[in-house]
Amino acid sequence: MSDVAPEAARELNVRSQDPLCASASLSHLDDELTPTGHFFIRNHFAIPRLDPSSWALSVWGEVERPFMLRYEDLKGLPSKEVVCLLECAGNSRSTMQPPAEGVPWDHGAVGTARWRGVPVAAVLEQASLRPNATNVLFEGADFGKERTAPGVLAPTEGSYAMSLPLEKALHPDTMLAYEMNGESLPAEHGYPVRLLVPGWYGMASVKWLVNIRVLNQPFRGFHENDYYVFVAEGERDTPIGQRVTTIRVKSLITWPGRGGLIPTGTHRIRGVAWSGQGVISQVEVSTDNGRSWHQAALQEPQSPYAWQRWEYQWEVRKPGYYLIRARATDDKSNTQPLQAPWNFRGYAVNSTHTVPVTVRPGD
Ligand SMILES: Nc1nc2c(c(=O)[nH]1)N[C@H]1C(S)=C(S)[C@@H](COP(=O)(O)O)O[C@H]1N2
Ligand SMILES: [Mo]
Repeated sequence: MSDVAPEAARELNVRSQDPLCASASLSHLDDELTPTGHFFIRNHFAIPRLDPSSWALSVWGEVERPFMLRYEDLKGLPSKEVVCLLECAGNSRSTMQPPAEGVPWDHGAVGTARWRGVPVAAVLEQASLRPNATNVLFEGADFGKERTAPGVLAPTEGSYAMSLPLEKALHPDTMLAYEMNGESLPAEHGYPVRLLVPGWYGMASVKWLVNIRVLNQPFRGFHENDYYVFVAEGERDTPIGQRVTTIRVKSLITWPGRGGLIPTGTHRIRGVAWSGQGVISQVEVSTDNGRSWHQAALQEPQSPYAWQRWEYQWEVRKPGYYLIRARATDDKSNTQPLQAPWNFRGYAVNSTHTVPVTVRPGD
């Protein structure tokens, strides 16, 4: 096992080398689909190198017919494609004040890809759930000692595992994905097979999947109950904190970039917007410190789980310093706050994205 940056990481900004965590530049998030080489990577441990010829997924627990699913068998099952965004729960963490604990992500720990796979429901149907099944645990092949605080390693090794309530596991779009953007998953994105949980933050989409265990009670695990939980100021996260699950409404400005220098004239301010709770109904842009907001033109969603591109024609006549802000609202009336609520680990930051630019006299 090695954690050397793979090919695809070359056009990413590496935030951590071991384990590899790397994010995209905002200017690379301008497309409907994020090319795999610009798709962020978030690993907790070293990348396991799995061989699909010996790989098998154990499906067991509260089922009538436990079985091992081989790679070729999985690929022989009816599959479907879903265009789906993944956002790391820690995305935009570096904008939180005071700074929160964790990988200091900028805004680039998000991407939208086309995934092909087999619904988890189809595989669980083969195994036949027992009536007492309530939760499903998904376990990756990667393991190690987790950092529980800066510089502090957990005393024992563990694998990366996350559970879903049965209803979410059986959702027809929750799938065992083996292709990303038309090709086999790259090693760093979970080769040969990963879970894809549309609408939830990335931590639920377990990579390098080797175990599916059906449970008759909620799972209690480190990543699920101690790590990916909201902890407010003064609160304790034990025994069990509130889990991070559904992606909050958010938009990012992909052009102009931070500190951009642009001439007076007309410019296409643009970006992407998404929500795990519905589709985006509007994006508003402000260029005057939030005094006035203007409707951006919004692209139709490619899928219920993808981001939507937006743009706003900005006519700027006066040279000077400007802050550009973008604010998205979804069809369930969730809107981005100016400042997302602070939490200890800096999760689910969806504060209104603000980009400073300088406008110089045009030619
Ligand atoms: N097995 C395993 N699965 C995992 C992780 C991991 O470290 N190990 N990281 C999770 C987190 S926190 C995120 S945000 C997504 C990132 O997926 P990506 O690296 O393909 O972008 O994978 C999730 N699945
Ligand atoms: Mo993440």
